[in-house]
Order: sequence, then structure tokens, then C-alpha cells
Amino acid sequence: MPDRTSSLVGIVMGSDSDWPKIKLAAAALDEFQVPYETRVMSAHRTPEIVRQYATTAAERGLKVIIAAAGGAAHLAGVVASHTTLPVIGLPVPTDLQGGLDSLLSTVQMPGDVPVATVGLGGGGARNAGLLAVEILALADQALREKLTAFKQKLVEKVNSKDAALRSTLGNKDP
Ligand code: RP5
Repeated sequence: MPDRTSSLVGIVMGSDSDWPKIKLAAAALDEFQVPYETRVMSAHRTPEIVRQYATTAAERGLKVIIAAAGGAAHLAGVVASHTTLPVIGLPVPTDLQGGLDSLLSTVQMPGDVPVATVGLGGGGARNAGLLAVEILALADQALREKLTAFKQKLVEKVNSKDAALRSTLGNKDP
């Protein structure tokens, strides 16, 4: 989805090298037709741009910010320090134990500056997008209904996997 002024979610990442690892966050927003913008900015390389982006995000209409970074991952925390919008921290996998450095740098915020940190990998990226949808759904009935339908589909999906596996293994119905 292209950037546009009506974006409700901002996805910011520390480097373009993060994008392939976090794009499932954007895919989740696409799935729920939530408009978003994507930007590359770095807490270390372009701190002034990060400050400007975060301080003006709410007045530009954004409701939630997803901030992804890897390594010494300070982006989500710095964004959170400059805005009252909810910030979802998305740690990016690295070569150091799969991204443990990113996870701890993002999740271990000092009190008073919350960052809602999701997990590493594809599940984490998808959950970042879904969590943003859930936050928006607090004030959007149509989005809430889509989430309810989504949950129902999950149940159906797992039930059919359960039935298929039991049938493959020749298990009797419980
Ligand atoms: C972080 O440094 C970025 O979020 C990225 O995960 C990592 C490496 O960035 P590049 O050197 O690939 O630009 O700030």
C-alpha cells in the first residue's frame, strides 16, 4: 500500500536492510485494509529525523507507530520518548543468537516510557501489525468485526488441521 496522508499507522525501521524481515507487519495491515506509511530512519544515524517524525506523528493523524530495529535497537524507545501515541517495538533478527540483542534493547525500557514489544521473526512482525489493528479497533466498530471474523477463521483453521492429523494418524474422535 503506498504512503498517503491518511495513514493511521507509521512503520519505521532503522535500515532498509530490516524491511525483508519485518514486511509481514505491513502485510497484516494490508489484510485489514489499514492505511499506513513506511519510513527508514535511525535513532543513531538520523536522530533529528526520528525526533521530528515522532513529535509530529499524532498531529499528522497517525494513531500507532510500529518501530523496528536490530542490534543496539533504540529506535522504538526513542520514538516513544517523543510521542504519546502507542509504540509497538519490533525487534529485528540479527546474527547474535537470532536477535537477542535486538529483543533486549527494545523490550527493556525504563519505567515511564512504554514500548509494547513483540517477538522476533515472522510471528513477531505479523503480531506487530495485528496489535496495531487491535489498538485501532478500540475506536472502530467495523475493524472490530473484522477481527472477530479473523479469530473465528483461526478456530476453523486449527480445527481442520486437528481433524486432518487425527485422520492421518488413525486417531478416533474424542
Ligand atoms: C539497525 O542496525 C538497523 O535497524 C538494522 O537492523 C541494523 C543494521 O543496519 P544496516 O547496517 O544494515 O544499515 O540500526
